[in-house]
Amino acid sequence: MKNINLKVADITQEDVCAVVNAANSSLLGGGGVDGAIHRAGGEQILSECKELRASLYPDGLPTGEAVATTAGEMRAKYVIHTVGPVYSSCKNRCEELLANCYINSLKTASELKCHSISFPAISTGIYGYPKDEAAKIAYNAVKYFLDSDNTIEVNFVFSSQESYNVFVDAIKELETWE
Ligand code: AR6
Repeated sequence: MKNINLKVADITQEDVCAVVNAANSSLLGGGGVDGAIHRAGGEQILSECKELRASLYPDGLPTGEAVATTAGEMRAKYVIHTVGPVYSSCKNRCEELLANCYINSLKTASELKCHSISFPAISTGIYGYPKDEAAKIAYNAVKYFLDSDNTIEVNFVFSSQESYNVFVDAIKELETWE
């Protein structure tokens, strides 16, 4: 599929305009991708997140929404923080909320005039979303967005070959991979 790439890599090393952070609503850091991004980017990211909490999001960033900071010492220009659904508690809104993460991150990237973005597999780690289900939702959401704005190159970045394979197998069920 044009404009979509898949790879096994460390998302903190991506040379793109924006990397997406699988954050939590506090925006104050955590484990997984979130911890890795804050470690790689340095204190600048946390300080901007604290400002966002003090101004726009006193109650935290709602699930499915996205907000940008700069990327500190990483190669990327921006970090787009989004909060995926917790699989054990998202009930009948899981799919909608996970799709919103991708769509709202892409909208934010577009507003920042970014032409490249790298996503982790949001919610599939600590938040427990089954990887195959999450893959289909992620892929469909990105394709939907690219149908109306194809100026962004989208990378799906996986931390293991196993996650990559699950994603590829899941989207093969949606269409023939080119
Ligand atoms: N690069 C690419 N992918 C990674 C990396 C990396 N450096 N590290 C982990 N992954 P997770 P979530 C994969 O847990 O499920 C945090 O504490 C990982 O294998 O980072 O949305 C936040 O603060 C998994 O497949 O995000 C929240 O509290 C995927 O990235 C909570 O975790 C996402 O795993 C969010 O949980």
